[in-house]
This record gives sequence, C-alpha cells and structure tokens, in this order.
Amino acid sequence: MDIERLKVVFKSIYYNDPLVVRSPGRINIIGEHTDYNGGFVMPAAINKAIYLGVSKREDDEIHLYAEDFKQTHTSNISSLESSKKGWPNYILGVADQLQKRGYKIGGFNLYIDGDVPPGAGLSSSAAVECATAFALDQLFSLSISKLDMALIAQKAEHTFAGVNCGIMDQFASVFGKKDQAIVLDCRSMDYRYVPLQLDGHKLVLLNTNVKHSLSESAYNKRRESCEQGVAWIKEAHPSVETLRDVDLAMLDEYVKPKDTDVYTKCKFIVGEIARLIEAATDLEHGKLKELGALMFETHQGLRNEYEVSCKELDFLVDSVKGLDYVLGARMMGGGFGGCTLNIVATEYIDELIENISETYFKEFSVKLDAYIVETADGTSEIV
Ligand code: GAF
Repeated sequence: MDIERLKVVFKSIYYNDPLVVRSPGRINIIGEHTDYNGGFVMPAAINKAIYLGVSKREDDEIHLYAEDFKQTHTSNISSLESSKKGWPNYILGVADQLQKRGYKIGGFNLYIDGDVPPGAGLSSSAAVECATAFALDQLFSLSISKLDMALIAQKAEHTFAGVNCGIMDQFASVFGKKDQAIVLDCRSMDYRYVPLQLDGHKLVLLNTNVKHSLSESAYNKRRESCEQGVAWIKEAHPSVETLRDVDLAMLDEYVKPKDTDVYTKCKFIVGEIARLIEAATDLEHGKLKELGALMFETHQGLRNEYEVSCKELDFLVDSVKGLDYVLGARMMGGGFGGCTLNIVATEYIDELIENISETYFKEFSVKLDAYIVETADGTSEIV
C-alpha cells in the first residue's frame, strides 16, 4: 500500500493531515464456527490489510470516503443509523458502540483503502471495524484495551451489519503477530501464540471469487441451531452453557430425538472443537501432515454436516486432495464462497496455481485468484 499516496488523497479531500492506521485481514488454520460456541480457533493475521486515514473535525459530523467504491457518506455522532450502502456500517457501528459504552468522541473525517479482497472470507469487514476502533481510540485519547477494541468491533458487526458473528476475526486483526498463529479459547479469551513453522511449505489462498447470497442469513441460522441444541441439553444439565460443555453422548440423548438437523450441526461443532485441540498439538510438534489431514476432515464436516460450503469451494478442495505436495486444504470462514486455505510445498506452488486456475475456469467460467500469504502483525498506527 502506498501510504504517501493515501496521505495526499486524504489531504485533497479533507484539507488536513491524517493519522494512518493499518488493520490486517486473517486466515484461520482450523476451528471453524467454533468461536460462537465457546470453543477454540486458530487464526493468524495476514499481510493484506485495511488502511484508514482519520482526522478530527470541529463539529459532530462524520465524513467518510471509501476508495474501493469511490463513494462518500456523511453522518452525525448524535444520530447514527445503519446505511443501506453497507460499507459505512463497519465504521458507524464502532462509533455507536463507543458512545454506548460512555466513550466521548467528536466528529471525524475518515478515508478507507486496502488490499483485503472483499467477500473473500478474509475478514475485510472486521479489519475496518478494528482499524476504526484503534483510530478513534488514538484520535480521542480513549485508552481502550486491545481486547475491548476487538469486542467493540464485534458488537458493531452485530448491531450495524446484522451478522451475529463470533470474536475470531476481530481478535485476529487486533492481536495478530508475524510468523505466529493464535490459539484462542473463545470462552475464557485466554490465548497463546504458536510459531507457524511450515517447513518448506507456504499458505496459499485460492479465491473462488464467488459469494452466494444466503451467507449472512445462513450464518445466523447455524448459530441458532447450535443455541437450540444447547437449550435442549440445558434442560437436563443446567450447567451447560455452550457446545464446548457438550459431548456426543449428550447430543445423542437430548438432541438427536428432537431434531436430526440440529443434531448434525451440533455434532460437527463438538468434533471441530476436539479437532482443533489435536491440530494445535500437531503444529507445536511440527506434525504438518497430520495437521493437513485434520484440515481436510474439517472441510468434509463443513460440507456435509454443517452445510456451509458450496460447489466452487468443494471443487477446489477435491482438486488438491491426493496431491502429495498439498498437505491440507479446506474452505475458510463463514462459508458459501470466498477462499480455500492450502498448505503447499513451495516448489510446486506455481504449477498448482496454473493447473487449478485452468480447470476452475473450465468448470465455472469464473476466474480464480490465488494469493501466497504471509502472516503479519495486528492493528497499529503507521508513523
Ligand atoms: C465468520 C465470523 F465472523 C467468525 O466469527 C467465525 O464464526 C467464522 O465466520 C466461522 O468460523 O468469519
């Protein structure tokens, strides 16, 4: 990203100099849909990020400009409402949350640019939210902790974007560390960094360039299924709070007789939480083949049990399964489109991308994009 250009453009729009903040997108090695079930996740921040320029205003107005859409939006801190344009909500939602929590902010100018491809499942929206929380914290000297920034960003997504997401994306954007994956316990919010040593392999993202429209409503529906399963078990076991507290025997006894679909969804989550614990040990011991095999298992579960995959994602995972230079592959994030994450032996990456781009285009008449990603540090000011 050309930061000097960002500053020049900012000044040409708002006539003053910006504070510049960078907040990264994320990948998730394993542990999908486990965050809102009190389980574990294993994300890492990546070297694709959202960049914000911000400055204070004398009045209470909020003036926004999004480079991607070449669109402006104006609002006022005393009357914040979600916008049909979509993109302003990630900023307005954060401004709203800050005020609801008693933080005093004034009007501000804000300019967004970045290189996180939207709709690719790399959490560009969380990156915008976290960048906004960080920028407003700096601008108005609010002294917000990093964890609260992530929580405020998450709440903004619930209230202004309407997605009842877990904490993974915002946590990864704020707490990311170069060369490290984060093992986060989403119940206690305890976390540790695990070195991402891939021993001659790299992380390759294959972007389907599709995003099926049901993704947001389906996400909230999956979450409701999990909560329903917990509610039925809770009748007999009042101490159960989330699927983290549940085992297969409980699912068989209290959920299966009531609803097989809810049962199947809950069963995937219970299995995925266990899979992540195994995967974290594998990564810590350099057992990459074993970790890769678990990633393939996760994909199968997301496809057949949790039902959040799609034919484009399945095609990409099926195409690399069996290639001995691809250790693991799976769909990533909420689902219904976006990227697959692949662990690929470095010397075969070009060959893989060339072949799969061709077969993918033949199958779907859609261009595939591929990114070799590095891990990166979390949200920070660029000075
Ligand atoms: C989306 C959500 F925002 C995350 O909280 C998480 O649930 C993920 O889907 C699925 O693991 O990215």
